[in-house]
Amino acid sequence: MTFSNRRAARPLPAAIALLALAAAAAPALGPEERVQAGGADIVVPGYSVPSFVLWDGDSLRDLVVGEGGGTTPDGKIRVYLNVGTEGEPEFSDHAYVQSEGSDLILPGGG
Ligand SMILES: [Ca+2]
Repeated sequence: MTFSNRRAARPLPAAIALLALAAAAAPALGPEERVQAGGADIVVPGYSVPSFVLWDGDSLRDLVVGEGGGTTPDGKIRVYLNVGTEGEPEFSDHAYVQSEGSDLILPGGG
């Protein structure tokens, strides 16, 4: 089977649409920086997977970070409330996600 170079050089309309969508959805990333809470760098034991979510319903995205793994076998989830603005977030010290009155513990071991 052979392919014509002429045909291969012309993308299909669906491919063009996907490329345009990918370009529009690509986030504009700035330089790497440490995130602080209460004036200190956030340091999480074990593995962490940060996410920004609307946690407390105030329309400011908060920082949610998992911790655990490695030498810390069980995991917990930290919530840092955004006490700044949406454009310039500032985070309070964290609280752990609760379940039935105590810290939610997620067993390790994947
Ligand atoms: Ca919030």
